[in-house]
Amino acid sequence: MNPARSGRLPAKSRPLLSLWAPFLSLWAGGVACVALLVGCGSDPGAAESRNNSPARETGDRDGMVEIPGGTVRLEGRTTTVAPFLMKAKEVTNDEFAKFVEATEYVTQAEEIGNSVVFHYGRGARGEGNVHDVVDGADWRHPLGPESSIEGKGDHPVIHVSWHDASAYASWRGWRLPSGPEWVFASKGGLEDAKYPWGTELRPQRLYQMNAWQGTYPVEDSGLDGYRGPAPAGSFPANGYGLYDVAGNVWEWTAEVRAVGSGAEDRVGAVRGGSFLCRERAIPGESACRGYEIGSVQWKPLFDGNHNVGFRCAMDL
Ligand SMILES: [Ca+2]
Repeated sequence: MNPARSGRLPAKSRPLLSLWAPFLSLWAGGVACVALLVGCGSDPGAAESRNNSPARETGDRDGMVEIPGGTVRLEGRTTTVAPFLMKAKEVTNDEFAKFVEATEYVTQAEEIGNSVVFHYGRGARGEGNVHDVVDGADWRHPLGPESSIEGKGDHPVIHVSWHDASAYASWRGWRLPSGPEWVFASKGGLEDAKYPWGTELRPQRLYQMNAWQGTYPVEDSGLDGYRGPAPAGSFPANGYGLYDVAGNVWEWTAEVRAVGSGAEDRVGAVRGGSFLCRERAIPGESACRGYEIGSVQWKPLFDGNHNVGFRCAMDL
């Protein structure tokens, strides 16, 4: 796994971020965007460490739960997962703030000067892209420079890149979970479940995750209680005590894949879906089903946006 990285983004990647932003609506729609990303630059090799605090050799167990280990079927392969520890909830704004305070870490979105934001209401008004690059959007300003995270300390941190997530994990003496670990843990001990809680999307009509209700992208009715991110742990935990492994925010994992011949052409896997995933498909349109067990999307490593966060893991 990549150690702590700074928020440095190769200059040539900046226009590309803007160029592929319009395609993010496809991504939110559940369409694999990896083909669109070939050539998008991420340059972990060029990044420098800004983290002046050395990573801890062994992390603490704060907020971790024990995952027993076993086998998981993932992308056509059966993998054995050893017992490990996983954070019960996503890393929150308050937790990330402690990291930034201790290390003066600058996220990639802050260094770039912008990030991708979902525009509520644009879809209803027919104003084009509902996902767009917004100057001044970052983890402290999730909707742009006029917004803040005041009162949202228990919300998952967002607008963090794979490198930002990895840097936080390293600082805590933790790591990002592998793909098999994440998927195995998300099942919560259920063998053939479609969701972390079972086979029914909404058992006894109770909402089990923070997703989108209503016509996407026109109106999110927020019937589950939230439009946008919810505080981490707002919905019931799965059988292993993990919250929000479906919905709320996509989560970075340690999985990295080359999508081109250059050292910069790498994407990372996010799992679990987000508050923008629709519970029901619109006729003629695919629904985002990122909250289903085993779903995955791939994103450039430098790109954190408004519906992507992370949680951490640790060896037992
Ligand atoms: Ca919701």
